[in-house]
Amino acid sequence: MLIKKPADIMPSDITDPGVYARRREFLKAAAALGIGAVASGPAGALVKAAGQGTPIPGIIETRYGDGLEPTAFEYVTGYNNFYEFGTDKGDPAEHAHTLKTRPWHIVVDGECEAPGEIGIEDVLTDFPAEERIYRLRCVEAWAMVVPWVGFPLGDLLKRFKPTSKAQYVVFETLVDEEQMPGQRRAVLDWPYREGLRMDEAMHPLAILATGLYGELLPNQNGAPLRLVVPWKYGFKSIKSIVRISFTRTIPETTWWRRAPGEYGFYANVNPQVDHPRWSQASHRVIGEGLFSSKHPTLMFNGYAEQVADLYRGMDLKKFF
Ligand SMILES: Nc1nc2c(c(=O)[nH]1)N[C@H]1C(S)=C(S)[C@@H](COP(=O)(O)O)O[C@H]1N2
Ligand SMILES: [Mo]
Repeated sequence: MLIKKPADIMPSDITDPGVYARRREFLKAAAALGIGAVASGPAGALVKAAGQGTPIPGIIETRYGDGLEPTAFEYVTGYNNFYEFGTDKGDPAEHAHTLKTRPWHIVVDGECEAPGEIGIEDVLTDFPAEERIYRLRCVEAWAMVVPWVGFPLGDLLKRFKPTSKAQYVVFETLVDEEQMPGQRRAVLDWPYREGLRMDEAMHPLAILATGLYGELLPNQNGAPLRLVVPWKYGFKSIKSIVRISFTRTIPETTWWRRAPGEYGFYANVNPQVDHPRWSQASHRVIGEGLFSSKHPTLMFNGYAEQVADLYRGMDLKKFF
């Protein structure tokens, strides 16, 4: 059997500990799932899960992602990063059942005329659910193609009437050691915090996801509400959001503050700017198998036509 070196099989993790532990875990997962398994769902028609979760009624099909082959449900929901439940890729699926997603409220405050809060049930009834198939890119050179169910972030933000002073929008995840036992360890500065510039946040490709594969989000994927920004590295797509704040100044986001030389505030997918510890020029698509070839990484993860204008005139090597 052809054995590749571990670094080829599993690119470095975002914090880089224990390549061997991850290789073991990945081989275990691959064995359990069948190496090379890919979903058979046709792109362009509503992609449905196995039917164990709660279906979201009345989903509007969009053409976002036509032609992309969705990654198998088992990988999308079994191979995750969610440090509130542990740092291994299998931890969230195993441990996130302790998160209680009802009732759930999201506070919206800061530079806006109508600060307040919104409950998740109102989010689900007030904002029409659309299916959009996006690649979600992790910084460590892997990607998945996920049939998200969500709606444009801007639709929710507008309701709270951001003022002209709002330059950025910041998101925070729940802090609760009982529900999120990974927070007992100071692996990150809790709460997990992420942010976007206002114009990025208002772009129609930036969505708040309430589900995937036609069903409400599994906890490990950031239930009940998470961000998806398909042209950026995965760490920008913050999970289980409880607070959204409009700010005048650039926010102190988790990974950028933790390692500013490695993770930028913008974190746009960019094959020309390598992470200091690994190349970003190509990536693997999870689920295609250990021995599949890598894909060349595309500028803005393939969404350049839609988002490049946001960054006109900016030096993307400096603002990475
Ligand atoms: N609150 C919170 N959000 C998070 C993370 C996290 O650890 N905590 N991990 C991020 C990273 S590094 C990635 S790659 C994506 C993974 O999303 P997925 O598990 O749904 O694929 O979630 C992001 N959002
Ligand atoms: Mo990530």
